[in-house]
Amino acid sequence: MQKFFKFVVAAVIGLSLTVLPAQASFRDVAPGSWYEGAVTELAQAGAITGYPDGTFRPNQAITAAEFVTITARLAGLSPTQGQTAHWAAGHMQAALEAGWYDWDEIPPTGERFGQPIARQLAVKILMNALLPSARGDYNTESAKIKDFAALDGRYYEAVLAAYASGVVHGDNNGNFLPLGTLTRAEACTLFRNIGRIQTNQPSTPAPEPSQTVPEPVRTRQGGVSENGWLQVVGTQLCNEAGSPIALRGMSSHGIQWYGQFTSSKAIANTADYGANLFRVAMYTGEGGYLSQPEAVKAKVIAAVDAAIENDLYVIIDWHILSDGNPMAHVNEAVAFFREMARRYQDTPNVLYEICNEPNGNVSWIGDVRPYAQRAIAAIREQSPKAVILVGSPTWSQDIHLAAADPLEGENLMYTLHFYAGTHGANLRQRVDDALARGLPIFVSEWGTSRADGSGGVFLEESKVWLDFLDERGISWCNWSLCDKNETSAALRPGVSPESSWRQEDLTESGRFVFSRFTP
Ligand code: IDC
Repeated sequence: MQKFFKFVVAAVIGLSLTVLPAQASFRDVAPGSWYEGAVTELAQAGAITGYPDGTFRPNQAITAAEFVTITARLAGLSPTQGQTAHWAAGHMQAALEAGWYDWDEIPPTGERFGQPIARQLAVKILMNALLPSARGDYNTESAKIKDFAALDGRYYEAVLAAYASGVVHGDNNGNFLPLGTLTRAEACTLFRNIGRIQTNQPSTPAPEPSQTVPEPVRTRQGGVSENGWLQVVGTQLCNEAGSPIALRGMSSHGIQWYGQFTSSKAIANTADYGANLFRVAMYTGEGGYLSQPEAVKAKVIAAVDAAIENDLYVIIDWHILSDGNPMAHVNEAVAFFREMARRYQDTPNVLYEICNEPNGNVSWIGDVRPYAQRAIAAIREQSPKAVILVGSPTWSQDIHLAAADPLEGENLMYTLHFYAGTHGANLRQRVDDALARGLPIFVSEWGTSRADGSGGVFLEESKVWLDFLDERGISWCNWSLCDKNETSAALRPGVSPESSWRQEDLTESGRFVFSRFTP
């Protein structure tokens, strides 16, 4: 019997790997999304079919009937005579008779067939059906599961075996969430994991991940589907329910140069390490938006859409740099933000950063503040509540000037930018002073390097900064997600945006930063 299972799974999943099409066939499974590969493999194997309208609905909770049916197809278990007319009744009956689960867990009378299946039960079914001989050592495996106490005793064996064999990994916080639901996309990754274990057997266990940087986690947490619209309460960024939230993630480099690292796969890779924020740095000068508006705007939209697909919050950054005074191109900025805010008015993912770093001969009162009033008005016509981030003179370090004379309006935050090799305690003091005056602060750009993007890396100094931000619940975005040969870049030269990134693909800076996405 055991051999038979192995044969079927190896054949079904193994073969499917070799005939993978370039794209998934469901219109809501975006090419490059973190689950595309798994969904495509399962579809090719004939184990999933999706909905009649051509969708797969990856974010929907998988039901008991769906989960058992897919497992049965993979195991080659034929339906028997069901007890009801439900579409899945035959497979449910066969699975029950095979002992994959007990009567009380999913009664054959069908009342729970259409309900979301709990994760602990799903894992039990999966392991019983497809990897029945796997075992996990109680002490070793239970220590990996932070919320082990929440697990019902009858699921210990299956869950420990699933952890030991690498079928299941915890979420970013090390939790298994035994009573939580599984999305359809997550379920596909479980099926794929187990299929790979089947096809690879006998295999040597994967090397232990390093202590400092987690390998990517596939269970996303802290994203938009969980937190909804953001709001600013006092100085604190909060989610829709009013709970404090700190967003953490990566900024792109200039998209006119390194746009390939804003693809859905690149963003998915970043999210897999725990980020819930992405920043699209649209340079205005330096060959950016002002010199080729349509082409650059199209890149922005593609990048924002890729972040949305991956459930991330995303900042649209009007990246002024050599054009130090935002007033120089205020009309272009107003038109751009009006268009973006109209496009994304119903999308809780998007934040607007209206001027990256004012610099040079520019003042808060005379330039940045009046500029901000115009840009904010344009956004607010379309999007009444999206969070708007406002810079300040001296490369967004003069938050004390903003604190002395803040703007009117809701859901506004003020950016503070720092580079750990250049800026230290003085600037941190400015943050505390500004907070004390009621100014909400958002670190939309910081680097582990010197302010020129090179030198270092300054990891000790960076750690002091991030601990400081964590203590204050301040959100941050790191510069930058690219493979440029400079120390602030997170990726080693030559790393492909379309590959799945492992620790060795990250630079020293990238390894440090990626390890800090989740607290
Ligand atoms: C730097 C890039 C570098 C590029 C330079 C000029 O790292 O490769 O040649 O811009 O375009 C900022 C800016 C950000 C800078 C970064 C590091 O927002 O554009 O990127 N930095 O110098 N402010 C402070 C530092």
